[in-house]
Amino acid sequence: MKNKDVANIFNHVADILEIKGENPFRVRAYRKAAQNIENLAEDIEEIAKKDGLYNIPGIGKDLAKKIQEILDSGTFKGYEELKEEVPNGLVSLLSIPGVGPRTAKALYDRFGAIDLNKLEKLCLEKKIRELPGIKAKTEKNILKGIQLVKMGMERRPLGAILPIAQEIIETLKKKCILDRIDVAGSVRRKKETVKDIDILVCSSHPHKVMDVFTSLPLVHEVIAKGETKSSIRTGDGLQVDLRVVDRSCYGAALCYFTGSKAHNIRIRELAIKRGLKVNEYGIFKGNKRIGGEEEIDVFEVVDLPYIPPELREDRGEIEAAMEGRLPKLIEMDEIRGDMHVHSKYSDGTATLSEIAKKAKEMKLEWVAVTDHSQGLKIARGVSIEDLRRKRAEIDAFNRSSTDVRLLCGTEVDILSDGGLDYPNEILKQLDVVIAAIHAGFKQDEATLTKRVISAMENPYVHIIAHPTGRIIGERGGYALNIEKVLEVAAQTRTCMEINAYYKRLDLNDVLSRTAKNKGVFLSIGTDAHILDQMEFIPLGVYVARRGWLEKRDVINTLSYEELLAFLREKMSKFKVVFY
Ligand code: DGT
Ligand code: CA
Repeated sequence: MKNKDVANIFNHVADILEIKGENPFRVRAYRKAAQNIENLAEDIEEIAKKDGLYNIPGIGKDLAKKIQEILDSGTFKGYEELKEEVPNGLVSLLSIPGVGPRTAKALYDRFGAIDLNKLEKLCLEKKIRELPGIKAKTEKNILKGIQLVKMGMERRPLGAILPIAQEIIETLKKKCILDRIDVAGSVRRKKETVKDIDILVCSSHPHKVMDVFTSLPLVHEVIAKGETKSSIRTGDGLQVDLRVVDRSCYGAALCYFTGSKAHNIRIRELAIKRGLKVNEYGIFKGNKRIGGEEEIDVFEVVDLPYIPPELREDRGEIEAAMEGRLPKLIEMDEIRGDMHVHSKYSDGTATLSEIAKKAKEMKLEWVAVTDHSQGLKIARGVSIEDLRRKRAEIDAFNRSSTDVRLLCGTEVDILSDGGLDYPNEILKQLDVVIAAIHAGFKQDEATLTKRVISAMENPYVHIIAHPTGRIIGERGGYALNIEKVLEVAAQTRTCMEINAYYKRLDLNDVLSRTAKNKGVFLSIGTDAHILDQMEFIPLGVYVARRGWLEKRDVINTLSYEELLAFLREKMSKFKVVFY
């Protein structure tokens, strides 16, 4: 699909026009078009073939022509001309949170074509604050933004990398004779961001494997090609390492290259205490190899049960394994529903029946349709009148559906004073209420914490959405006393969301574990705005597994009836306290 490529070009055009200070309506038209194209479930090339580009919202004759030009040639003439006018490094500055087009232009006028590193240096030298309209605080914010961007460039979200890893593995399986193939490293441990992809292979035809690997369509550069290890780089700079390992030590190598390094070191120490040596070549007593064909061999020689990759971070898993108290981690097939999906009622693109159909394909039993609340105009928040219509439509759907059930819910805005964007009489008519902060991020810690706490103290609020507000590679969380929030969550029996959208994963693994330890239940929701995004649900499960969560900690493992009973319980339990 070229949807993303077309959207990227349109966004880039909007960036350049903005720096040039062009008509804001033109800028917005490109941005909106980019967004609509990115959200399309259908392949834009297919749409173009059917002459259907005009049917895409926001695409008129002029943009349709440009899309066709991009599909034919990879770019369009006007774009190439624009690129000549504004240096590329300058446009890239716009990806820094805190740097808008006006700042970018001011920087350009004063310092010429600077890039990220030069800007960082200028900030550190306190030169940026000399520009008109820029204060010391803005300079600090830009510096923080640069760090976030750098982090985002070095590490990418797992959700963006997993499909690439899977595609490589599928192609190698198809084209080579393989005994074994596994992804290793942080991808196997399902860490939220990864630096590169590590793949391990066992094959009787290693040369062929290396040939196929280094000539995969996604290869942009072959960094190294050897007998046992090759490395390539993709077009957007992602490195993939492939190692061919002997059958006799495949398990030991898989264990070693899965890591983490800290976990490996602990295992190695345990082995040394037993007079053994464990490394990527096997398990050794003196010079004699005594095992390592299977991964479990490594754990067995140090008297441990198998530790799932997601736990291998030296965060207490070795001790837990020794004492026989490893958690029985939640599994994807225990998940019965998605707790956070947007429909056409607000800013989602799918109808209720399309959502239910997708859920059925994914073997889910229920979906909570949680659209934005009335005040959130940019996300087409649902008016009270429309919410009543939605309730009726969902009730009718559930009466006729023999399999998938829908929950009528909302993602209600927590207002800046801690109040909610619907009155309680409305909230109590809903099956599930997720409360979220969408504005006022810049408030201080005490105010923000109080806002979330007052939402949790409402007996009709079941879940807090994306509790910390961080976006991977784009912004850190808002100032929030999360410990305090989790304590009140436990007291008020409010669940914390694990938002499974690939750039959020919020709560993260560590905080999910803290929540569990404080007695808080977790709720996994994809926050899907288009149907395909419902497929992010495993990412939420990975966070849960890395957070040591078991089936009983996550309310998505409840059946529809059990879930409704669970959700009603907070209301009945806390009414007495709050009224
Ligand atoms: P990242 O940064 O997302 O790529 O994270 P990893 O864990 O995939 O790290 P990477 O790719 O540098 O190395 C893959 C695995 O290889 C790592 O998890 C553990 C193992 N490893 C790498 N270097 C060492 C080392 O010096 N000692 C030990 N014991 N293991 C290592
Ligand atoms: Ca790695």
